This record gives sequence, structure tokens and C-alpha cells, in this order.
Amino acid sequence: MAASKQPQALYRVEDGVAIITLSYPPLNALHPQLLRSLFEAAQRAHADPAVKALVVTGANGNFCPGFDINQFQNPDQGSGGGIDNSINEAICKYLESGPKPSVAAIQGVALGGGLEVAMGCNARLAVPGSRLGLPELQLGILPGFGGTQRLPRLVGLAKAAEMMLTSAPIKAEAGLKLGLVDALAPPEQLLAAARAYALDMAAGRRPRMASLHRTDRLPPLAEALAMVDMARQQAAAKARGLRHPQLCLDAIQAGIEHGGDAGLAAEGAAFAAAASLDAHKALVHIFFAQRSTKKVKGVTDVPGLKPRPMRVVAVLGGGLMGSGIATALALAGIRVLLKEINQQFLEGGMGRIKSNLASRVKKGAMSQEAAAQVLGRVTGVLDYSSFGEADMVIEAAIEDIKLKQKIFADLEKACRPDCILSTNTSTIDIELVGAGMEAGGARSAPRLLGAHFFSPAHVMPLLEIVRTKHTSAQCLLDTLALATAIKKTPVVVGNCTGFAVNRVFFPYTMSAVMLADLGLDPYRIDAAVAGRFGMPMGPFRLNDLVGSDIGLHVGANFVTSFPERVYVSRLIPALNEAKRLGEKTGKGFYKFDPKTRKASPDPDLAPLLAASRKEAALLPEGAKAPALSDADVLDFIFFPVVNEGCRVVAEGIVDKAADLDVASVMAMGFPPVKGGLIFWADLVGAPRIVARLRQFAAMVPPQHRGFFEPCAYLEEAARTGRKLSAGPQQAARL
Ligand code: 3H9
Repeated sequence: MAASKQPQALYRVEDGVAIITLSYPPLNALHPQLLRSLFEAAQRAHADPAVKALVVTGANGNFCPGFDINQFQNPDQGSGGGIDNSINEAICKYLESGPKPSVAAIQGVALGGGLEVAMGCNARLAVPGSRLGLPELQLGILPGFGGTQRLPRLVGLAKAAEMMLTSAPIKAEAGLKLGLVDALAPPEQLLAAARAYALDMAAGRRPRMASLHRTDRLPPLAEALAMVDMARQQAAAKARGLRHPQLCLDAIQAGIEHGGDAGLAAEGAAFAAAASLDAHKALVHIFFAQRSTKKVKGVTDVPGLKPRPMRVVAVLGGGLMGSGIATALALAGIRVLLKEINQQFLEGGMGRIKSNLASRVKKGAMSQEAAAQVLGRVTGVLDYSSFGEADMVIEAAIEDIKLKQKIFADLEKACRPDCILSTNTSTIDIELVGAGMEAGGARSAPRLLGAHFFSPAHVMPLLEIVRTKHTSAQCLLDTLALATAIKKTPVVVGNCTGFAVNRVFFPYTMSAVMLADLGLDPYRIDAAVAGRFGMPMGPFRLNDLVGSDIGLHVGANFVTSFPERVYVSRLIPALNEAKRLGEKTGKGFYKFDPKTRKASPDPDLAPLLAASRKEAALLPEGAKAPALSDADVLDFIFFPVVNEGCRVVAEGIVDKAADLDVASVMAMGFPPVKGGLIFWADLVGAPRIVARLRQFAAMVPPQHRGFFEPCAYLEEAARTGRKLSAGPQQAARL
């Protein structure tokens, strides 16, 4: 069916059944106009004497991904997307208890409001593999078309709460077992099967179920309330003070205590409350920001430019990063040449890939046979003789500039002229990496780029694609397509020391170390950053995960590139000298239980801290550590991070501020409910950030004040009220 771009419910009658097709490309999201049209179509079917039953389905091979999320960002619609609950309830009630029975015919996805419309129908037929779920919580809201009431009544309370709280969809096959799906049908038979099912109900050959009033799947009241209570505790532990999961559970509880109709009213109120919270705005922002990173001006909009096939990728280096990258590639069906410098290292690299796959098998994410097939895609090599096959090379050797330059000189000779040459360096200027190639790298410059993965590379969701001013649009497009193929979110960034992600990471660690040198307890700092702010872990715990040696090495690049705004402490070098490298040596800032690897504070750190504080001399002799609250600690750590983020935006290292938001969430673990670094900074407000940076600068001796110096972009925003997310008027594009 050729679908118009207009949101509408198409209507036709076949064999006495009204087929109502949700149509709004690409996936048939429930635009308010589509909802109105669906209501009219349902009314028309009920009024039509030739119609005995209704089937609701979707155009474009898809059912529906829920309410149109764009409406949540539409200022004309007010908070919550201007949802008219009366029409939505009317639709579901009409389908559920109107004069004629209804069936939902599902393929692709039935998510959020889409699944809620389907649950309003008297039965659901689905194509195997289609995905059903209520992921509203991931947008900071809760199901608002009756999902909090109907799902528990169809699949049971425990499963329904799990589906809503995790936002994870289930496959149609699982839905069949749980009672969410009534029958499966292959795509070509879906409509016919749904029609027959609907006619069976109309003729009384099958019972007509109304899920809102079912009670058979709900446990006795006391048991149900205990379950809700447990879900509340789990949600509170996982979601650190967030209100919307609790609001969702409020609605579920109301329905259990007072029945489905009262539950619907409670759901409406809870939905409105959640929709007014900052978390909702932040999560919707992240939803769209994540999708917009794939659209790169001058690359994805070039007419006729298409990604080239990526069949073979060579990975240089089988260490932690290289083996993770090779795992990600092989999992996506790509053939991998894994090159190492000797047999022993090669075996180590292959062993790491095997164990990455084994842990997936253990978690039930894949079968033994599938893992063996994936491993079969990786060929270990010790020289460049097979590199002519490679469509792309990803170099993941150690961070030694001379070594990398030699490797790229060799690669230029070993690879085809159309092969993309990329480096996984985390900080080094890409042009420097390529400088050892012929004509100083100029000849191969268009195919040279950074492909910066984050450890563990087969798990972490971001790929930072670094372009130089010479990188060709074709090579960028190919790498963007590769990112999608290996299920990573790509962010294309400009070339500089640290690119986007590590640029904002460096003040994060430095301000934490400065606080420790000011006399604050590192464990307390970590507790505030992780517990109160919501980062996955604090900066000292992160140092132990990454390794003090790596921290020192990476830090040195920043000291060279940005000497006017670095804080150099003795603390990390002292940890290195004491062989306290972190988890890998059993101790760093923390000590690690050799068996469980659990981190705990280490009293042996005290002398190192004392020595570092003495040498830093940030405070006058004998002065006490400043009395900073946890809120002060968070400002001290995150405002320099925002400041550096503003430089990244102003220099055009990222195309748009939203790209940095995505990168900060996906690589740094910045809490998504805060919407990413710059989105959050706008909520805090540039004037407050600038004022606080000035206060912090005044706390330390003059030679360290450059660390807090607000950049011109941040200052201008503070002065003019311009949003930091607006981007520079004229980006100093690289
Ligand atoms: C809701 O339903 C509230 C209700 O309870 C009641 C309220 C009272 N709206 O992700 P993709 C677009 S809240 C608008 O790249 P994939 C998406 O932006 C909703 N647009 O593909 C993209 O557009 P573009 C609850 C939507 O295959 C294009 O479709 N539902 C919506 O990787 C392709 O998407 C959700 O939270 C939408 N609802 O993933 C589900 N959904 O091409 C949100 C998608 O212009 N959606 N688009 O960039 C998803 O999780 C994924 O998009 C999905 C497909 C799994 C469906």
C-alpha cells in the first residue's frame, strides 16, 4: 500500500470486516491527527451495517511505535504532547467494549501507545519476531493510554511491572506464552488470520475478552500490594530518586485496589505529573539527539553518495581494545583480520575474543554454535600479506606516536588505495598519527580518520568518528554505516587532542584530584558523584577501573596541549610509583578483594594523599580543608566539565551541542535523565556556572586559576542569556 505522509487511519471493508490501517510514515506513530482519524474509523465501522468486526493494523510493514514523540517537543502542545486523554480512552473503550469485536494485527513493533491500542482490542495476532512493549519510562513518562491497567491484567502483575520498569520489549513468541498475544501468523497470512479471528468472535465461536475488566491474572490484593511494594523498592534502588517510575507504580496500584476504571483515572493524573518533570524533557531530548548523530551535514545529505560494502576489516592489535573491536565486528557478520606482532600476543587476542563470546553464551544472549560461527569470522595474522582484502583497517596498538606513525606508513603500502585507514587512539591528533605516510600523509589524507571505541569495545554503545579537515565524505559515510552495522551510536567529531569525549573527561578527573589535594576525602567525593549525581561511578573509582598508568599517560597529552588550564598533581604519579594502578594491581585509590574484586576504601592511601596535599600546597600551612557540601563538590567537579564542553561546542569539534550530550551519556555515563552535559548545563544556567567557577578559582592559588577560567562561549551565554545548546553563531569549524 502506497502510504501518504499524512497521519491517518485508512478504512476498507473486506468480507464483512473493517480493516483500519494506521498510516504515518515511517513507523505509524500516533500523531494526534492519526488518533482522531482512528476514532472516526472505529465509529464508522460500528455504524456500518455491512461490518461485523474490526481489525486494526499498520501500514509500511509495521504496527505502531507509540505516541508521536515529536509532539512532546512541540511547544504548541504544552507538556505531555497535548494529549487528549478522552479521545484515547474513547478509542480503547470503543474497540474493547463497543458493539463489534476487534483484533489487532501486529508486525514490526507495537510499542507504547501502539501496544495500548492493541491491548484495547479484544485479541492480538502477531507475526513471529515482532516486538511488543511499554517503553514509556525510558522517555520519563508512563503508559497513558491504559497500559498500566491492561498489561497487568493480560500478562500478570509481576511481568507487567518488569516490562514497564525496564522498558524492554518482548518478542511475539514470548507474548503468546504470556497471554499478551492470542495467536501467531506469518506476515503474508496476518490479515486473513486476523479477519477470521474477528469473525469468529463476532459469531460467538470465540470468547470476546475485554482486558480492562479481567481479574484472572491478578494475584489476591495483599499479594499484589506486596509485589508493587517490592517493585517500588527495586525502582528506587535502580533509578536514584526518580519520580516517574513511582508514578507508574501509583497508577498500577490504584487499578489493583479500586478496579480498572479508577486505575485509568489515576493513570491520567500520574501521566500528567510525570510529563511536567525535567527528566521527561531530558529523556525525549536524548531520544532525538541519539537519532540525529547519524545525520551529518556534507556527508549523509550528499546526493548519490552511498556507503560502500564493508566485508573485511583488519584490526591491528589484539589487546583489550583490539579484541573488543574484533568481537563487535565479527558479531555483526564482518570478516576480521586480527594482526599481532607475535604468536603469543595473537593467541592472547584470540583468547580474549573467545572469552567475550563465551560470556554472551553464559548470559543466554547466543548459542554455542552461533559463538563458534562468529569466532570463525576472525583470522589471526602476523603480517600484512592478507591486508589487500581489507576494506578498512582499525589500528588499536598502544598509544605510542612513533609506533603508530610506523604502522600507518606500512599500512599505506599494504592496503588497497580505497581502504579506510583508521586509528583507535583516544587522544592523539589524527594527522600526527598519519604523518609517517608518503608525502607526510597528504596522499592518504582523505582516507585517514579516527575510529575511537570505548572499553569494553564490544559492549560500550558509542563510536567517536574523528575527521580531519581532509577526511573524505565517502570514508565518513562508510564508517557511519559500519557503526550502525555493529550497533553503535556514531558521533562524528573534529580532530584535536582528546576529541570530544576525552576533552570533557579530563577536567572531570582533574577537579576531583584538586578536591582531594584541598583535603577532601576521595571516597566521599565518589559517593556524591555516583550516589547523588547519578554517574555510574565516581572519578577515583573510574581511575582504578581504567588504570592510573593510563590516566597518567592520557593526562600528559592534555598537559602538553592545554597547559593554561590543567591541574597537575603529584597524586596520580605517586600512585603509579607505588604500583597502585587500580583493579589490575589489586589496589589504587581503593583496595580490591582478590576473589570478588569488590572495591573498598584503603587506609594505606592516607600517606600518599598527605604527601600530595603537602606538595600541592593549595591551602595556607595548617589550614583546614574547605567545608564543602556535597552540592558544592558536584559543582566543583561538573562545572569545569561544562566549561570544557562549551569549548568543544564553540570550536566546532562537535557538529551540534546535542552530539556532545549523546557522547557524554554513552561514553562517560552522564545520567540520561539529565539530558547530557550541555542540556543539563542549560537547565542549571550559564550565569550560575560562571559565578561558581569564579568562586572556585578564588579558593586556590593564582597559578591554578586558569583551570576554572570560563571560556568565551560560556561567558557570552551567561551575559546574553543565550542557550549553551544553541551552538556558536559561527563555529570555528576545523
Ligand atoms: C507513548 O506511546 C505514550 C503513550 O503511552 C500514551 C501517551 C498518553 N514517535 O529509532 P529508529 C522515528 S510514548 C515519533 O531510527 P529503529 C524515529 O525518530 C512513545 N517518531 O529506528 C526515526 O525517525 P528519523 C513510546 C518515532 O529501527 C524513525 O522513526 N514509544 C517514534 O532503530 C526510525 O526510528 C517508544 O518509546 C515515535 N514514537 O528503532 C518507542 N518511534 O528517521 C520509541 C520511532 O526521522 N521508538 N520514531 O530519525 C523506538 O524505540 C525505536 O524508534 C524503534 C525503532 C524500536 C521503534
